[in-house]
Amino acid sequence: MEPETVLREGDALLIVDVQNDFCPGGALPIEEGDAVVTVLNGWIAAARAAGVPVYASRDWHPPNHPSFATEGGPWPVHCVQGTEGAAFHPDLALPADAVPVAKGTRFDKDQYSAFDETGLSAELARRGVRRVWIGGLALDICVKATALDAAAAGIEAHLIADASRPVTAEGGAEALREMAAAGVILEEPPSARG
Ligand code: VGL
Ligand code: ZN
Repeated sequence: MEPETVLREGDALLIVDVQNDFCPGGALPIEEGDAVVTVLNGWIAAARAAGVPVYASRDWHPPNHPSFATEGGPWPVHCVQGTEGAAFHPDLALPADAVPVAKGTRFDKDQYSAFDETGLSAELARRGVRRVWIGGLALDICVKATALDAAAAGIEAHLIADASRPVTAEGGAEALREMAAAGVILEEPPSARG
């Protein structure tokens, strides 16, 4: 699928957590995490041309967030609000009217999904969005949780496979299976087709 030919009214592009800390050199680096930027920039350009809204979630943790290893959580300290690590990747060409979606802001628990207590499903419904095109980081954590929640909310969810990378390869493969089982549509790049 080519972004220019698929995006239409009633769609939204949902970019998940393309932040410095999830890219090589960051606090929670994902292998080739920065490789999603070029692919997503193509989708952003197509979204702008089609008048399709762009949402960009960001992991936006308070200091001492419970997900941090320093607090007994599973992850190294990452994406602390206002730090360089929490900034969007500098090459991600977000339009000025892209809508940021903050997640992971709660003091008491983590929020992997961009839909988890953010009100995003109400926002999308209000804007008449029926299909979302999802890419970003990490495939097996926040992208998966976001895509599953989109599908559960009755939104037609498309995963842009080449615009995502997993924390672990096994986790990524399992995430693809879980998403497919939940009705998420996996979009492979043209080069991946036979
Ligand atoms: C994420 C681990 C911890 C993600 C966020 O965005 O996938 N992963 N926090
Ligand atoms: Zn996090």
